Amino acid sequence: YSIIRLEDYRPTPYAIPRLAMTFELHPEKTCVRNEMHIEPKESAGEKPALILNGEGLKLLSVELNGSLLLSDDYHVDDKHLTIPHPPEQAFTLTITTEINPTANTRLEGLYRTSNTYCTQCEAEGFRRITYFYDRPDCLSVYDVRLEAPVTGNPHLLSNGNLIDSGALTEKRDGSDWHFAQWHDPHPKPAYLFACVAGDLARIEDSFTTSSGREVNLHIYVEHGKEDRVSYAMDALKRSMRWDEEVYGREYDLDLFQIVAVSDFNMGAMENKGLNIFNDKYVLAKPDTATDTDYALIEAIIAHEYFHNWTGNRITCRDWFQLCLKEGLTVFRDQEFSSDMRSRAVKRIEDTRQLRSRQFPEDGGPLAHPVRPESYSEINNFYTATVYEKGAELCRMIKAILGRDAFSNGLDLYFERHDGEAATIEDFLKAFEDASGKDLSQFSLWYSQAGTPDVAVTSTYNAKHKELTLAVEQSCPATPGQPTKRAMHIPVRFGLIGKNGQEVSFTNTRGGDIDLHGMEGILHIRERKQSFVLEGVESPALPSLLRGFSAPVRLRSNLTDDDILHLMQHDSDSFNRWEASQYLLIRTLIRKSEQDNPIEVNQRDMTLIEALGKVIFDPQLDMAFRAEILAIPSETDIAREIGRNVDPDAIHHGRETFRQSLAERLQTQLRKLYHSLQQHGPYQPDAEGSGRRALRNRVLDLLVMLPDKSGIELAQIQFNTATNMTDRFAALASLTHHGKDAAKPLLTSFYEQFKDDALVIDKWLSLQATSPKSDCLATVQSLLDHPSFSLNNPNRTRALIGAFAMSNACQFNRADGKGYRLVADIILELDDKNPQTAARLLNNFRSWRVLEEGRQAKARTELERIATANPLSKDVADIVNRCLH
Ligand code: HT7
Ligand code: ZN
Repeated sequence: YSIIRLEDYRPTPYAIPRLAMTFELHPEKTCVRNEMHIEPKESAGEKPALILNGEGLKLLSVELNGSLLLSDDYHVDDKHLTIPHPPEQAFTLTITTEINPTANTRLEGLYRTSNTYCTQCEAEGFRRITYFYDRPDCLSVYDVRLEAPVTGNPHLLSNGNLIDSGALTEKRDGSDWHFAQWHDPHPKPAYLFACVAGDLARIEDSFTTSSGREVNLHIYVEHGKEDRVSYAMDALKRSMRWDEEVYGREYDLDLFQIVAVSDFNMGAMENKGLNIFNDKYVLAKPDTATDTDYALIEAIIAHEYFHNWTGNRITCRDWFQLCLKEGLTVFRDQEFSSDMRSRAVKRIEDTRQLRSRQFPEDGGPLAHPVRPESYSEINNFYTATVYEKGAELCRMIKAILGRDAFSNGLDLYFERHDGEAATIEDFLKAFEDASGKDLSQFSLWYSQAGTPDVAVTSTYNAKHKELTLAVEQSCPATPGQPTKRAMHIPVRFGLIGKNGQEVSFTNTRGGDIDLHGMEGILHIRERKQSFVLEGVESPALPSLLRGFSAPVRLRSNLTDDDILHLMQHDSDSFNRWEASQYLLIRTLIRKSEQDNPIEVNQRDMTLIEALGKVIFDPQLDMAFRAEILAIPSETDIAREIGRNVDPDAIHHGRETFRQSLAERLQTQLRKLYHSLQQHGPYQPDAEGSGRRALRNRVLDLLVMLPDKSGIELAQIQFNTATNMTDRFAALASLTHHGKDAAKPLLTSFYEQFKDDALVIDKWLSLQATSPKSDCLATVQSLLDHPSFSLNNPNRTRALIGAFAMSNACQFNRADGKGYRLVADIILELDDKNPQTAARLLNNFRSWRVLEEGRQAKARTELERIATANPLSKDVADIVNRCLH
């Protein structure tokens, strides 16, 4: 497969400022007429060939300025339509193609989902609808006419504003047809095109922008699901208001539409004025959705809405710049959620996510820079690195510049590049110009892959009242990048004294430090550097990397006792959590290495007591206490061990520690559990979800008690719960730890919710993540269950994705049967839906950190996939990178 390189970027020789498309919708034979107005960009000289992208299309005709072209005048291969000698002046090219939406199982281009026509064009789906410049730097104004039978398609939707609609005068195939004509005034790249046609329920609302314009808001869902839309609609209105208030960005059309569909490759898509969503991220009501679902809906609705400015008004010049829209938009949605909920807890959740998804990517065979320099399949670059690490880079720019200069920089970026396809250089230049700061060293974060290591040695000199922080940075080699240059790393810090109070410092020397009251930011720029803090009156511990101010691995010379002190006293709650995680992971690693992890020594007891102090502190936010009680996952522990990993030992060590924790704190835990009972109706807000999270984490410990009292509590909670969060948490605790108690409850849960696919996904995932050895057989039998289908990405991710991603000990079974099962599914799925198959394959990326026996089993499966024929470009790309 060919490799596309950033350095080879060239602008197109032609512009397509406008096009008019007509869709005659038919389940198997949709006819697409695409009339493009095309202009040569350079006026002088011989005109180059016009080469348009197109894949899987049946070409019906090509007309130039209204006259049919003969087949000698153009040529077509499986990826392009080429006109070798186009006219020298602007011309109209009309291409008519036929496509089969029903046969489209890839879910790219135009496809059918539950009898609805729907499109997905990012990244390269538009070329499966018609021939075009299917690349983000070709911006065009779209006029779209949709024609379809009235029956089955009462709604005909596209981007922009509805201009006209009505009945077609003549019947077609004996049926009444109608049409809708849409105009989108904002020039956009093809990946933002969308259309939808089908019989859906419409929920309406409206929003008045800050300048007083009324925007109609329409959310379309399957009939019967209308009662699950109110939260998404509310989240949309809050997002619109927030973008005006925080970024000064107003919505720019008269209509904003969201369509929820049940077959979708990812979470959602930001098509201009017509977002299309995986229905999982729209539909919620208390008895079917959990608090996590609500929070995700809020975040994803916001994310797609925010793309209207960061992605749509300013788009990417090429796909290498993907982080320009995705990193920035993730940063914006994280900030939105922080403003809607607890900022500290959101930061903890995002850091947890970055470490569990992005760090392994950055440390394995799939590592790539936030702005990659080459790819063979762009769909494989919608990664945690581009999205989440990309967001961290925006956060670091804000830390380096300060709030006001960051805001001015973004304003300048919007002012300069509105209506354009921009690059990372354009983005950084706007911040440099607005702040006067030099970001050239910082820009290495976009081109160097790998997670930097930062080692800090802290020494206090009582005589001079100075605290010295000696810092060393390094970055491991990653594929294609054996050596790295020193980066600009902003490390936010404070000092905590022996009495638990913050300690101040008056002056600094030796390096660039910004001071903000009792806090500072170290600007690390050298490989080795010493920062001296002056006027430190008493010995103090540095609380480093507050708020996870840079995506690095931090090591320091602080002892476990020092870290325990920070866990108890740090004024920065993020770092209190960080200290607890550090100590927990060290303990869990030790447990995984012990022959008898059940023994509780003094160190364990000290940690358990310290955890208890936080968990039972009524002054602290409940969501924060729940985060402290979220014991690091088996994958977190494996990542820290880093080599020769034995997932069974990790599992055993972790379970025994959880049991010790439950036994030692059981009296208080029981009391806390009962005190957190819900009074009043369910609310998916920060307070309610924090309380439920804490209570359910407590329950998850209580079920470990040998006397079975916790299991009884879980059974009662399952039977009496008034919302899905509590019902599902009880079922999860029982399924994972409750021996046989879960079986009848899993059956009754299925009976109650069998007609609700999104709830059944939870039921599938739960069984696929059981650590018990019969899990593999369960997953195998669920593949044949009537509620499962490999044709639906949500079902596939719920069963196979959850097994591979969240069941460390069963996916990584020593007998290799976990790998074999997932590899079989990947091979079966590859032909139907290569994007989803490739995503499943990502779960093999850390295979080299395992102990030898498991490595050999994983390699066998990877090699079996690599040699399969045929193999999609998507899967071939990932498997080859995993093996090399
Ligand atoms: N910009 C979108 C990314 C995307 C996508 C979405 C749905 C299906 C396939 C897709 N490929 C790429 C979603 C987002 O980040 O907002
Ligand atoms: Zn996005």
